[in-house]
Amino acid sequence: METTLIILKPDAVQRGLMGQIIDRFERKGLQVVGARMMMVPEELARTHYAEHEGKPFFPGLIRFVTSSPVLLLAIRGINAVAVCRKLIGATNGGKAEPGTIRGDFGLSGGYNMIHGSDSAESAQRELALWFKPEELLDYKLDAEKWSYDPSDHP
Ligand code: D4T
Repeated sequence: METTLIILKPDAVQRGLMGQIIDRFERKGLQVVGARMMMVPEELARTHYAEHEGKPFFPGLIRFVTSSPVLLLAIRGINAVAVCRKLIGATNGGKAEPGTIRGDFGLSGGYNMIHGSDSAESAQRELALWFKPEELLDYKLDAEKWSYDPSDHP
């Protein structure tokens, strides 16, 4: 089992897409193990996106993610990082495949609605950055036995 960090960015919250996006993860069979809304402090945004510091789009990205509330989600499942990235689609909504979240709901590269960790290592780093350990809940999802064949489990 893997847990990944998802952030519904200000455009997703303002456009009223939170429910439809969470639905995509739930109906896939993934488990929501953490959720919290917040205004993102600038320092936290800069730390999260540190790899992009110095790029031309960095100042606009920080302005955007700190402009209005976001919804943080921790999503768990087998290969959750890769499964979520696939559900999310390519960075630019105008180029993302139909059927993906960005492909179905957006047109923009900057205002791309959602962040998902891009590797297991990033997920661990980002979950620790955004959530307190006690906010990530360990609970049994009863429907899970119908989402996975027992032989799927590592
Ligand atoms: P995130 O990190 O938000 O899940 O998006 P991606 O993993 O799909 O894309 P990314 O890290 O390359 O970019 C991070 C963030 O910066 C915005 N961005 C990116 C932008 O405004 N202009 C650009 O040219 C790029 C490459 C969008 C997502």
